[in-house]
Parts: sequence; structure tokens; C-alpha cells
Amino acid sequence: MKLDEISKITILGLGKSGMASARFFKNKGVEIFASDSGNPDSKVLEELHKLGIPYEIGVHTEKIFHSDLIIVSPGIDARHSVLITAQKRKIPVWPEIEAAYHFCPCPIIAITGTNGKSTAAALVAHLMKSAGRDARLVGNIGIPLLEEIPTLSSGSWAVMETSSFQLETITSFRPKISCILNITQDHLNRHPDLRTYIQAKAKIMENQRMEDTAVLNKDDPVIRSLAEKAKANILWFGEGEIYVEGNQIVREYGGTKEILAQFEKFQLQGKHNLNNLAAAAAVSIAAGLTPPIKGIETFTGLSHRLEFVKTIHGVEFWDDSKATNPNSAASALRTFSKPVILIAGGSEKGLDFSPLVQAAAGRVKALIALGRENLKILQAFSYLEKSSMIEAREMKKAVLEAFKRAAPGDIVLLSPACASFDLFHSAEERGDFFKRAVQELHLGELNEI
Ligand code: UMA
Ligand code: ADP
Repeated sequence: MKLDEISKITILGLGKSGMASARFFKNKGVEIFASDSGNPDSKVLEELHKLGIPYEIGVHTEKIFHSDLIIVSPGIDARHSVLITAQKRKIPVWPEIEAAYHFCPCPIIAITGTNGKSTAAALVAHLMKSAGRDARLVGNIGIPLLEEIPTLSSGSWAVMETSSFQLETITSFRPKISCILNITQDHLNRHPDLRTYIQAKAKIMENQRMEDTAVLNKDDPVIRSLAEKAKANILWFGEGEIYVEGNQIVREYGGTKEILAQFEKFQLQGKHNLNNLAAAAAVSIAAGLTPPIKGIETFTGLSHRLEFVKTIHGVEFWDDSKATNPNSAASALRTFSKPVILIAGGSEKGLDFSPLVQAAAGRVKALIALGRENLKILQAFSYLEKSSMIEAREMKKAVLEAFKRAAPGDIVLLSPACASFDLFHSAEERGDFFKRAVQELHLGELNEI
């Protein structure tokens, strides 16, 4: 559809991306109607009043179809009945990233994968800024690209963390550089099966052309099979391609080795973060940075991703609240060679816990199951003795129970392998509660519950 043909837009879902879309298009003089079947914050409704945007809440009615275009929140399932109806009535449905793509004056780097998206995207933005580029971190990390558009120029770079929920409804979104970090099971409470989830991820490359680049993980068998259909130029990272060796990032080709960067110390822990570093280096090279890549030592990582919190009486506490599926928690566990008391559990996404249990073998000495429903995770860890499996339904108890079972030299790791929505508003809130409970423990304020 031609942009100048759009005179009325329905915004479906009034979260961050919905409100960014409402503001952006209202400012362009487009007539807007907003609809949210939930109960948005009073601030959202106040803003809609101020902008003069009519809305409905608590329900999606027939009114949503009286427009040229529907912009849909990533929080709404692409298989929702209203979207099927829109399709039947030939009303285009765009995610916010599709809308942003049409107005973006600069190249887009879109990074997806099951795990490591935020870290790799933040690292790419950091490396590019370190090389003097105007790089903006946007997307699923919490900043809709549409919000940044007014301040971008043709020389900027939009570095976008991109989720399967954002990708599944794109039609022409075309990043200059795409990157797929890894693909394992996730979000099977929303995508009907693993195949559909993989297809959504693969859409990141769908509209790319020969002059674009797809940065892909050579070590991931799912990604290797997706590469067969790629139209973009492929730049591999992983073993034998672009990878981290000691304190260097190396690129191998034609039997030669090129050093892309040398660094004193990388502040992030774990092999998975070396993969993220290799991917970020490959993306930076695709974006035209010339070796040596600078800024590796000064990247401090993001909160709640394998973040060291404190040592109390020789016990280290680590916050990995953003590990929301079994494979991410497994990679966090593999970082430690010392005994771990694992705090895990939460709202379940239909995922198989066995990758976590495999990584836990020989490492995890006790499990604190932190969720409203703990049966599945307790069953998965049934190899542990009963006394080493404790249920907690709030964070302070979880931290206290973990500490009781820890000896000096042990690790207490919050790496839940599940979403947070049963007990918390978000994974960030879960991590903040953990840090606060650890602080209270340190101050002697955390008493028996
Ligand atoms: N809603 C409806 N109808 C429905 C279902 C939901 O109207 O049938 C409404 C809800 O009531 C809510 C809104 O739609 O008001 C959706 O809000 P949201 O929080 O889901 O969406 P946004 O605030 O726009 O946030 C989205 C991403 N959310 C999701 O993908 C679920 C944010 O990622 C992202 O940061 C933001 O856009 C900016 O791009 C969050 C996330 O959990 C953090 N992402 C998943 C993940 O990281 O695992 C993919
Ligand atoms: P995402 O944005 O994809 O959720 P994050 O960078 O926020 O990824 O990291 C979330 C969690 O995933 C981290 O806390 C860590 O446990 C794990 N993780 C990070 N990078 C990787 C990776 N490359 N492979 C596997 N697990 C990872």
C-alpha cells in the first residue's frame, strides 16, 4: 500500500509500540482510532485525550475495521480472530517495525535469535558508537523505532532488537543487515509449534536482497538450514568463521586468519557471551567498521543478564532474571564451575526443561522453585533429593532458602528458564526484587518467613 493513501489508521494494543505509532501518525495528520482489549494505564488514556484520539478499551469492536491500515502490537497474537477478519476484508495489518521501516531515513540492523538479542544489539550499538557512528539501540529492548525516527538522519544506524512477535506480521520490512544468533524452543504458548516460531524468525531475511547482509551463526543447525533460502550476502560467525579465540576476535577465510580485534578483558561472563561478541563483531564489519574493532573492554553488559550482585559470607549472588527459557538458563549455568543453588520457575511457555536439566547435572545442588505452579520444574529436577527442592512463592523466601543451603564458595543463581508474569510484572521487576532481597540479606534484614 502507498503511504500517501493512508488517511485513517487503527492502533490495536496501547502498549509502548502502539502509543509510539499513535503519536507518530497523529503528528503526520493521519486520523487515528485506538483499541485495547485490556485495561491500559490512566496515563495512556490521558495522552489519547490530549492527542484528540478516540478510543475503545476492554474490547475490540467492529470500529477497528473502519480504517486503511491496522497497526498491531507485538503483544497481540497474529492468529487473533480480529486479525483474521482484517485479512479477509483486505485491510493491511502492520507491526510497528513495518511502519517504522517505511519512514526510517537510515539503514536498519535487525538482530534476532532465541537468546542474546538484547545483549548483542546493545553491544553492536556500543561498538559502532565507539567507532564514532550515530548508532541507536531500538526495538524489542523497549524503544520503538518510530519514536527515534524524527531524530535520525541518513548517516545514522538503527540497531534493532527484533522479536518473533514483531517479525511474524511484517510484509516488506527489509534490514540492511540481519542477524540470527541462535534458534531453540521458546514462546510455544503463543506460536502453535516450533516450525511457526522458526518461520517467524526467518522472516528477518525474507525481503533482503543481494546487496544486503545476513549475519548467521554457523554452529546452529537450524540457522544453517535457513541460510539455504537467503537472498542476502551471508557473513557467518562461529567456529572456523568469525569467532573469539583467547583475547582476540579472529576471522578465517581462504586458509588465512585476520585479527578483527584484540582486547584486554571482556567484562561479560560465559561462553554464550563470547558468541554474542563474535556476532556483534561480524555485524560491525558488515556495517563497514574497519579492524581493529574498538570498545570491547568498555561494554558493561545489561542488567539482569548474568549480572553479579554481591558476595555474602563467601556466597556469590548472580541475577540472570532475563533467562526466560530453558536454553538461556542452561547457558548461564554452564558459566559456573562451582556448586550452584538455582532459583528457577515461573510462568510456563510449553517448553521442554531437559536442556536445563542437562546443564544442571553435576552443578546444581539445590533448586528453589519460584512460581505459582511449580510441578513441572520440580518433576524435571526429580533427580535431586527431596530436601534439595524447595518451593517459594515470593522472592524473599527464595533468597533466604537459597542462602540457607549455600556454603562459602557456592553460587546462588536466579536464572528462571520461565517468563515472570505469574508473580511479577516483568523479568526486570523479578530481577529487581532479587537484588533487593540480597541487599536485605546482606544488611541482616531478611528474617525467617
Ligand atoms: N492487547 C489487546 N488485545 C489483545 C492482546 C493485548 O489490545 O488481544 C493489548 C494489551 O492490553 C496491551 C497491549 O495490547 O495494552 C500490548 O502491550 P505489550 O506490552 O504487549 O506491547 P508493547 O508495550 O508495545 O511492547 C512491545 C513488546 N511486547 C511484546 O512483545 C509482548 C515489548 O517487548 C517491546 O519492548 C516493546 O513492544 C517495544 O518494541 C517485551 C517482551 O516481552 C519486553 N518481548 C518478548 C520477549 O522479549 O521475550 C518478545
Ligand atoms: P534476549 O534479548 O534474546 O532475551 P538477552 O541478551 O536479554 O537475550 O539475554 C537473556 C538471557 O539469555 C541471559 O540472561 C542469558 O542467560 C542468556 N543468553 C544470552 N546470550 C545467549 C546466547 N548467545 N546463547 C544462549 N543464551 C544466551
